[in-house]
Amino acid sequence: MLSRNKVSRNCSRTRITDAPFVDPAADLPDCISLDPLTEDSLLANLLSRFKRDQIYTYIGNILLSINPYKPLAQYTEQAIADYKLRTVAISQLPPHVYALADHAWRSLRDFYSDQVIVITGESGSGKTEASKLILQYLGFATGKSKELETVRQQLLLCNPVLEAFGNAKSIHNDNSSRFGKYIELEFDYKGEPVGGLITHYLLEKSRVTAQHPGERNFHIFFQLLAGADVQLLKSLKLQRNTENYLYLRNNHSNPSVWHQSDKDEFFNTKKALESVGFSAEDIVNIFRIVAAVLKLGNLIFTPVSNIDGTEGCSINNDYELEEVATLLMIPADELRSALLYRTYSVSCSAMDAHGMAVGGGGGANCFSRDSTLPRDSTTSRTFLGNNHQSHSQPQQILLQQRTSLLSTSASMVGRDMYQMMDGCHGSDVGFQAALASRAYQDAKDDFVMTDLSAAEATTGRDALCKALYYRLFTWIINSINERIKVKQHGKRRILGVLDIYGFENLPVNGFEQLIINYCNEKLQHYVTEIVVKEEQEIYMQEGLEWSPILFPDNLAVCDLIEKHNLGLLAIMDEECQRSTNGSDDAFLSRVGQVFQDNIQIEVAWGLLSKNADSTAMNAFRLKHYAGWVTYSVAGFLQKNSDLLVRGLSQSMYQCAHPIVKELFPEGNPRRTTLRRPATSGTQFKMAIIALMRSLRSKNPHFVRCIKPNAFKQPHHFDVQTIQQQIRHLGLLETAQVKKNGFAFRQPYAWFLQRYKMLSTVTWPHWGGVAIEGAARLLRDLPISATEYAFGRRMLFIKNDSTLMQLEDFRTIRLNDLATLIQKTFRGWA
Ligand code: AD9
Ligand code: MG
Repeated sequence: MLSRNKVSRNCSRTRITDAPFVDPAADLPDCISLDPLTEDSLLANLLSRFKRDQIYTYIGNILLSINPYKPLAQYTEQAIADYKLRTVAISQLPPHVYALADHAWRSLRDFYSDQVIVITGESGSGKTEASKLILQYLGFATGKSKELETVRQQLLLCNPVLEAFGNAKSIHNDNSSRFGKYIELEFDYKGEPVGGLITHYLLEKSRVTAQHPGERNFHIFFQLLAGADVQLLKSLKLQRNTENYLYLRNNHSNPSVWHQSDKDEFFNTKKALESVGFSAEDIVNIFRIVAAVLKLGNLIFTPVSNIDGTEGCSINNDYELEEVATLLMIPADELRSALLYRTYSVSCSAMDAHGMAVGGGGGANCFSRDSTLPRDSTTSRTFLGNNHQSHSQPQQILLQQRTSLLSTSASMVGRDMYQMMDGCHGSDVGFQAALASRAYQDAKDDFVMTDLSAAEATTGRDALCKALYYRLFTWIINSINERIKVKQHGKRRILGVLDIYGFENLPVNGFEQLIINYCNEKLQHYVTEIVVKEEQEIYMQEGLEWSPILFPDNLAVCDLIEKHNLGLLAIMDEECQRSTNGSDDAFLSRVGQVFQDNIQIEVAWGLLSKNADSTAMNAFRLKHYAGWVTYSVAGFLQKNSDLLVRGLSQSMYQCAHPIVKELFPEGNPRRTTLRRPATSGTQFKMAIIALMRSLRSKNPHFVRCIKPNAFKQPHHFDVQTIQQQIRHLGLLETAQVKKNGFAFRQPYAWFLQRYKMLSTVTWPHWGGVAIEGAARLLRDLPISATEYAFGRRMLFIKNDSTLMQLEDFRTIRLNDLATLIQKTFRGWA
């Protein structure tokens, strides 16, 4: 029983806040055994276990995991062996993530069907740690041949690499995953791992150039500066001190709070890169890009007034640019020109013949479609050049060739200009799409060049850094995939492990949080559909006695975000496509109009943010399954469009750096495709829909992670924090369904076929109706009749332990039969 008074007290070393326990309930490994089963008894059970460092608890076949925020002694090789060898019944071993991994793997091997482990929970609840433990278990628990050892090593070691490049310190988690990760391990018919595939979902690349207060850039930047030896640092033209780099100097936070040693981590990352199979040359080339991003971020653009009154800019610290050019292996003039000027192909007018709209916009309109630039930019000077001429002397070209082409460019509206810009989207899907999509005119075409203002050049520089970093990340994952892909032929089965970024609600939330939270909504929907809704529907369809358990459905919010034509993502796309007037505020207005009667979304103009700066922001509030979140719309359209101007991608394509050249194929001036790539939001939606399809095609296992407090502290069980998560995840309802429901169901024929050897009545063949055969078979086994139920088409088994018992009986019987056959053959011989 829980008392309702609010006090705080210590129980052994565990600090309990926000709801005291008069009498913590019994310490049960499976919550469905609780009687009564209530929110209070569930909480009390979790607490008594947490105090003993028993962070894992079952709800039927679902595993709850509470982040202990301290190293535990339960992840040893001996523990793995205990769960693998099972010298005692699994039910006698404490709940563990190894047990869940083992169950998934055995299901794959024994039933030869694809499995997936879905790990959910809010940011910092322990998903990534759980995914690593699962991979560790699967690595150790399976065969030990030399080939397998290589596959295993590569699968295990890709994780430190992914974390170095894809994780960062956030306010919720010092090692927060800033991308979604779905690893598919492939197994042969014996259940041995033969390879794998990593799919990643939208890296939060905006972090490369700016971070929220109290947060850090991606780990690799800090690791490189702290861990590289003097020689490497020198060759990368870097200095040890992070304060020297603008992108690492988050004025609102103290980067030294990171508790792990960046220096040691660098050593681990480098070793992991080597072990996964990257050559020494690859590794240096990777670090050259990381260094180039840091140094590009330091470029300072100073405004310059041109003689005709327009604004241009120059680079203040040209030595940095020279060094970046050396790192990327490109002539410094080429890079400078790409950063300071913009080029447009004049032959765009030819596109009119292909049906592109042409209207009376001015030059300024042309620029407003460039999402990498501030919308209020006024056109600076325009001049004519030719691709055969070097870009290295733009000023000279300007003076010689500034012509009436101003009017040519002014006759084109933004949509046409869009066709001339080179855009490439952030996600891997977009990257592929962009390869086949962006418009480039023939190398012989003429072009127009214009000066960029200092603000425009800075925005372009940031866009380049984000693209460089994101594409490097994608390249690394693709390279790892190439190394871990299955090399042998034959039938295979998949065990997927999904570790996505957790739900976030920051003081100021933006486009990235909407994407992250949308993904969490979809997962929440998937889990509740399977665990609560479909389960109950099947009981009713099968004619079992069942009192329905209600559960809040979040389908409406999923729809609100993703609905075709009318969802938030579609409205955002519509605004991005508008040649003029497409702006974050116009997007917000449209949201207000479309959803004016929807109680799950509110539009707020000039809302004051809660953080210290108290900046005014235009925002919308969305009611998620985990509560209301306010999203500031500033930057939404730019992040959704995610375009990179042609000059920059072209200059990257011209780099002699072997990786960079590969990263910007659309910079090839001979590419001629005209298709426009999908926006970031739409690509993400398509990727998530494909993910959901993939999850639905597999047998699911769930880990629900819980964060014990908001302070990342061990021994601190904050009841309110945990209670909220229990409610958001619907754990009480899940437990009620599991308590009254069944852990396993299969058609009678399937059941009979699998276990017929356990009874002389059904072995070797049952000639009658399947349901009767199953009933006779069960009667012959030492299994209580309360453990199963007969539906119209299926047999239902109450507890997982009963199923495991059946499997054990089967294994023993098959071994006996094999021995008997051997003896018979020997007798004949
Ligand atoms: V996010 O959505 O990526 O921001 P996660 O992945 O849910 O988040 P993560 O696994 O990174 O959280 O856990 C956060 C931190 O908690 C880890 O860095 C560990 O310091 C700590 N943690 C989590 N699980 C365990 C555990 N089983 N044992 C010990 C743990 N420490
Ligand atoms: Mg994580």
